[in-house]
Amino acid sequence: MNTPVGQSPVAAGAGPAPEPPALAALIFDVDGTLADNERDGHRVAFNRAFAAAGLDWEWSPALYGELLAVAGGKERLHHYLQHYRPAAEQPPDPASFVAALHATKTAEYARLVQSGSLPLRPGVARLIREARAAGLRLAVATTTTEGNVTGLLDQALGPGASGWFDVIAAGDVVPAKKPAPDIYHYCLAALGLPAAACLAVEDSSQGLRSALAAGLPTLVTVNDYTRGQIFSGALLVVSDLGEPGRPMQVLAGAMTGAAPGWVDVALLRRLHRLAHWQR
Ligand code: XBP
Ligand code: MG
Repeated sequence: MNTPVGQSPVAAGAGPAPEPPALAALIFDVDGTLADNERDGHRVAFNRAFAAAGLDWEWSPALYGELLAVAGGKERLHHYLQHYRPAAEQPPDPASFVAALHATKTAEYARLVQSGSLPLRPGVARLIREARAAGLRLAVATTTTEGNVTGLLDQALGPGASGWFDVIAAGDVVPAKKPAPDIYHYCLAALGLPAAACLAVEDSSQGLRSALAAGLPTLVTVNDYTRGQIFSGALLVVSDLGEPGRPMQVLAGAMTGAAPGWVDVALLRRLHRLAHWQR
């Protein structure tokens, strides 16, 4: 039975369907979703940290794309040490070595954010402002370090904008990083909302699996590092959030017929209702 997007199956004669909970909150991933910041942001910061430490390590865009399979900068450094560096280069205390390197990297990343060289992706600022105006709560669920999030939001949306987000669930506040659902469970608990009242926005298969495992309907906006990944279970997969006059491309998912040119609150509400009936 093909129910048009946002229509109740009742209208299509499928029998009574419980009313879906109203959409109450949007939960945004950060890296790759709010900003396309992995290749020219985090990767550059890692390389500057290696140089500052006197290491001849250089993560090319291609190598970094492989390393992104490991969520978390510290975890990614441990993985690189173990799988890409010879035994002779292994530090006596890997945890301290990685912690120090990652602290330098985070400082370098903050400088990149403050330089304004990592803008928000198309449609992100517009959707965040629309969602606020519509009374939706905003939250973040990310693997990255919390300071990276507040810095990006305050730089891109204006001083204090990170305060628009009721919850910023980031990095090491949970034991297991994406694709584990921990960070989304933590975010939902802090919001005091059920997954059914929320919608997640992600960029990667790893992030989608984390959100779905926490029961969240999820929209995916791809980027160059994630375009070829598998997004089974996503409500919709789009090129970006689009802007009036700069339409997004719908790459997969629930839209049939004429898709709007950009993701707005009305579309998210329709997708959220559809997700409820598809459960
Ligand atoms: C993506 C990540 C992060 C960043 C690096 O996070 O995996 O680890 O690549 O940031 P998101 P840190 O969940 O927002 O996509 O070095 O601070 O971990
Ligand atoms: Mg991401």
